[in-house]
Amino acid sequence: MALELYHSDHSTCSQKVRICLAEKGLDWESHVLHFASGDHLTPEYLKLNPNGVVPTLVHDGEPVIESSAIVEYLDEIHPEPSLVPADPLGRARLRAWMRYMEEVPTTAVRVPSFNKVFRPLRYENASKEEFEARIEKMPLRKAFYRRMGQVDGFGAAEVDNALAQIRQTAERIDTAVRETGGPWILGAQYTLIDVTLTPLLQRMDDMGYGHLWEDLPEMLGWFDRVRARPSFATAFYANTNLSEKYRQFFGTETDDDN
Ligand SMILES: N[C@@H](CCC(=O)N[C@@H](CS)C(=O)NCC(=O)O)C(=O)O
Repeated sequence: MALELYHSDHSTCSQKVRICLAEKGLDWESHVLHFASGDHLTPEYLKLNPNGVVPTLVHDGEPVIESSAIVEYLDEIHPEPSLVPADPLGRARLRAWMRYMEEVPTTAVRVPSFNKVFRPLRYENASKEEFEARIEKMPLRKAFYRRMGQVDGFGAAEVDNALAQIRQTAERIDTAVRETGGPWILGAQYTLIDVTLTPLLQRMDDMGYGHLWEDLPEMLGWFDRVRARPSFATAFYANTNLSEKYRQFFGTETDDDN
């Protein structure tokens, strides 16, 4: 089967899919998109993904969008090793976790990421007109960018709310691992929720927010275990962490946007 992935090195949603592909041991062709050049907003890419975001999987010429839909699709077309529980109750619990992961930590992580790196990197030196023109081209999240603003970034209330959401996520992982007996969130089986939460917590850790869960032993153990899996090293190749790629925002060297 021919699998192609349109993605970005440092995008958490792309990292979710790359971990899943690695867990499945699948080969795929890479198309890296550069946000700064607007590769994700070209007419050609919008035909594949009308939302103008990464990732997009193309399987034998058919595009599949939305990282959660992509990882579920990969599990269906390549069921071994299975990343989904075999029983209906386990699957219902997985789906509930996946909805939570999309609604809470996935959206929360964007707030500090844009404040610390993406706003200054992409928009600080743009004119007001360029900023507005870029927003106008975006099929999704116009309101998100306007709320962020070109100059100020998200305010303290929004940042505090995002950090509280990450803390809640870490507490839920901690509780889940304790109650199921672990070592994974749903118990003995490593599943798509372990896959998809990993890049979100990794992003927060990389940005210096690991203190949010430093008192949660089961969370810490889970995080060590997911990062020890070979799929993590495969998905997080060089320069996939913001602190490596955009060192200028972490008090060290500089690099280009991607
Ligand atoms: N719900 C989508 C969200 C995808 C998404 O937001 N991707 C981000 C990178 S993680 C993106 O492409 N952003 C483009 C931009 O900020 O202009 C999914 O899970 O695939």
